[in-house]
Amino acid sequence: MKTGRIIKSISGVYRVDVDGSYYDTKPRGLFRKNKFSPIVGDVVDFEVENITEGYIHHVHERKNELKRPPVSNIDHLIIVMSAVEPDFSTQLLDRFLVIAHSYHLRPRILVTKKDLTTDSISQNIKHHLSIYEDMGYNTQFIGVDDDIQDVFRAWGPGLAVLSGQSGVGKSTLLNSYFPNLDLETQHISKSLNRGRHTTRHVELFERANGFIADTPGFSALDFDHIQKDEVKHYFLEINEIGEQCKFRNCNHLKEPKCQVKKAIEEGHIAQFRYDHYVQLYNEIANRKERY
Ligand SMILES: Nc1nc2c(ncn2[C@@H]2O[C@H](COP(=O)(O)OP(=O)(O)OP(=O)(O)O)[C@@H](O)[C@H]2O)c(=O)[nH]1
Ligand SMILES: [Mg+2]
Ligand SMILES: [Zn+2]
Repeated sequence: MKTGRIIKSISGVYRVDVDGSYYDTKPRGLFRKNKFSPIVGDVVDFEVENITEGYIHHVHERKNELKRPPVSNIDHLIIVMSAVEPDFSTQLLDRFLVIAHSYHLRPRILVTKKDLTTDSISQNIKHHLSIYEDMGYNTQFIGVDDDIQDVFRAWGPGLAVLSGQSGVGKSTLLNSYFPNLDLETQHISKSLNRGRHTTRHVELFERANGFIADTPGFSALDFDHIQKDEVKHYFLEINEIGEQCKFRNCNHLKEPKCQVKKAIEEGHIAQFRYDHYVQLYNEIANRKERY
């Protein structure tokens, strides 16, 4: 029996890495019966017939798990946004952050395509990133000229997962880190590729002291697993100041003596963050429950 980490899964075949050697494996029938599927990132025990034929017997307990795309045991979730093409959006960023926190992941923020920005766009992004830094997030703002080794090194060891909208440059980052990788990236012609997702599956690549995962970009975010009363906890500064509200269950909407409202008036919480919170709260409050 060997133990390794699943780095890729295609049509029911799981590729497992054991210290740089790869084995193609399948789960034993037992998993199918229990409706449990291994996912990329899982640490598994498997039996080897030969390198193209192995059987997964056991999946080690997951430290955490992202549902879309399915990846487990994440050490660093890197939320990738581009400065332009597609344009940087704090609304979208806040939504990604909510999803990350809902899975108990502590995300980092990485903004790409700095080389394509004008001074005013660049200033605007830096201004917003400093607000996120104040909330406690690590942020990076990079372009093609930056030293990619430094960018990756900042994350520390372990499994780093790149996640974000289609076209922000996730695969491009990997291609510049691994000169021989040659992952498919979006072509220049934007009109032809609108809404197209270039990367189609999750795959882990070995990097210095860990792994990095490329993932398919997504266009729609799924909040189905989040209840309206939870949302306030996933806006870190609102959560922190909200502990001082008069009512313990204050949702910071129309309740009296709300400290969050006060903090906005005094400039300690950014208005845009609160607006995004209320927007998401209302969306979830108004959604039709599916059974
Ligand atoms: N100028 C510039 N172009 C970039 C940068 N990063 C990415 N690009 C370009 O942006 C386009 C999209 O990059 P991809 O790496 O395919 O984006 P992706 O996030 O992997 O997209 P999906 O796989 O669809 O999720 C490509 O044409 C890249 O060359 C950057 O920092 N500067
Ligand atoms: Mg890609
Ligand atoms: Zn309140």
